[in-house]
Amino acid sequence: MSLESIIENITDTKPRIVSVIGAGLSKASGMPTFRGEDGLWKKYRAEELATPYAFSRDQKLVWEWYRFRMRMLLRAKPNPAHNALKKLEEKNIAIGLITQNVDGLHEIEGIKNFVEIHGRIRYARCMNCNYSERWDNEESAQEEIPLPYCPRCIDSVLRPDVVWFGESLDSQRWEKAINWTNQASVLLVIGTSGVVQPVASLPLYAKQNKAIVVEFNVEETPISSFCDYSIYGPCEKTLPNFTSKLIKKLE
Ligand code: BV8
Repeated sequence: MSLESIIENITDTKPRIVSVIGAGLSKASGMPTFRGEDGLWKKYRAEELATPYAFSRDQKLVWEWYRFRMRMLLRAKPNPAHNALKKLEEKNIAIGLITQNVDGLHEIEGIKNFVEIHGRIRYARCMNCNYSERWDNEESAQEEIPLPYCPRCIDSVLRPDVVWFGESLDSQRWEKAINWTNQASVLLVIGTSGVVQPVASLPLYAKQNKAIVVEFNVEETPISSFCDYSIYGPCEKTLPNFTSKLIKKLE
């Protein structure tokens, strides 16, 4: 189906768009995805390191991985896909962005209505008290430096302020994601492999609410089977093309 016909079909009324994004949206910014060929770090997969067990067993190794990612992130900039999402928000067509990405590039691009459902890598927090601090700077991201300790609890090592596998999502963030999904007339699912729960169930919830689900990916995913439309190609190209045509149609 042509892009024009997809846009024709989703704009019979003014769409209320919600986007669910994953690591594929930040790929063009230079950030590796989790499950693609670049998802490996040394001999580890993300699922082996992004867990409370891995942190309890080897805090140094886990921090080494996060610092490796931060050094890349400090060189990364938002890409045209982030800008396309910002335009939808500016035109009041998008009501919310649900991001699985922890990189904060959407906020740097100027997007306001978002929920970081898996947390935010740029902050570290204490597991004893509610202390947290930003650490997205060259000094804190160096490869070989001592572990960061809480300045209040002294003997408590800070951890990245992200949701690890096996950890529950923050209930307020999850509730916001569910509310937006229930309000959406169109759900865009962009750059995600659709394997990590419970976020991977949001497109199903949207479908159950009679929303139109449009997937942007470079390949089929487990979500593709119940999407109304799948737009294949790099989202840093396909999404700006889609949003500019959509905005023009609605003007
Ligand atoms: C939970 C933060 C309740 C950390 C992340 C057994 C025991 C315990 C739990 C489970 C279990 N079995 C299942 C679970 C649930 C588990 C889960 O889903 N596991 C999966 C692996 C099966 N989920 C959880 O644990 C969640 N919590 O369920 O709580 C609970 C509590 C206790 C016990 C049980 C249940 C918490 C999950 C959060 C994990 N944290 N990140 C960090 O970043 O360091 S998840 C991590 O994966 C990232 O956030 C990432 O965003 C997310 C999803 O991955 P994607 O974004 O989709 O990235 P991926 O690489 O997979 O795919 C990229 C896609 O982009 C691909 O499709 C590719 O084709 C495409 N692409 C590439 N380039 C482009 C592109 N598309 C377009 N354009 C391009 N240019």
